[in-house]
Amino acid sequence: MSPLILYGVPFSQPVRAVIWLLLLKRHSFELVLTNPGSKGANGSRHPDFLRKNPMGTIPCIEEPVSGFTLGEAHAIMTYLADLNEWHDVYPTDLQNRGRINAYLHYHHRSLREASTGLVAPKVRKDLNIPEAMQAAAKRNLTGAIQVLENDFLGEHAFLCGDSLTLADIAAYVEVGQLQAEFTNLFDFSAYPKLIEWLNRMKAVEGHNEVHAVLRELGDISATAPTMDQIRSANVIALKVLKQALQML
Ligand SMILES: N[C@@H](CCC(=O)N[C@@H](CS)C(=O)NCC(=O)O)C(=O)O
Repeated sequence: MSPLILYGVPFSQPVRAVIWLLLLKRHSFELVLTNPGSKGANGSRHPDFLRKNPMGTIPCIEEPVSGFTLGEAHAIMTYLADLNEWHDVYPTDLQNRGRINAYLHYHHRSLREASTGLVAPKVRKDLNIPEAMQAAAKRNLTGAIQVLENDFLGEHAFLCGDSLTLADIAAYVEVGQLQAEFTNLFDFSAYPKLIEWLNRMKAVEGHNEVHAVLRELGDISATAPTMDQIRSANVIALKVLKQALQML
């Protein structure tokens, strides 16, 4: 049977979240490289892609048999978890689920700002993100990191309890990318619980394969990578993912 299609590139944070869930659950998929923001063939703003995901963003999934398509990483992850009964990462208990959903909504104007405030200004100079927007994003991010430290991780090993859920995957692809071993764009030393959680997340199956793209790119704190370096990191990451998929 044809596998699920996932449109995106490994360098995209929300795409990484979906890939990680699929690897963790050993659910086979085909990654179709789709360039974010491009109107060209294989671009997320091309009319063919917009028919699949009118929001024009990656990730997007497509079920080959039904033709059903869906955008938005969190909608995709909750859909796949429900469809495949992955109740360990997305429990059916309404209160547990409610807390996970609360994090997934909160995420967009909080930890997601790691990309807007810190990563994108380095890797997407073409976007000319205004200084004021970068500063606001950094404030939101720092506030959210404090909320994780004090509240989400205050008494639990993971964001929504004592086991991994979709909330952890969504959060890690943003905050995890900032660690010294990857982009090296944030000093976590004032957040001991967050550091413990980051280390816990590194032991989750699929972590290394999903983050191959960042390991390949390395520390970008002093020098911004070129588009060629990002492209080449994506290509190398794709090979790592293909190997991982063959093992499923
Ligand atoms: N809220 C969306 C955000 C997706 C998103 O921002 N994707 C970026 C790549 S990381 C993108 O496709 N940008 C292209 C564009 O906006 O034109 C999700 O979580 O899936």
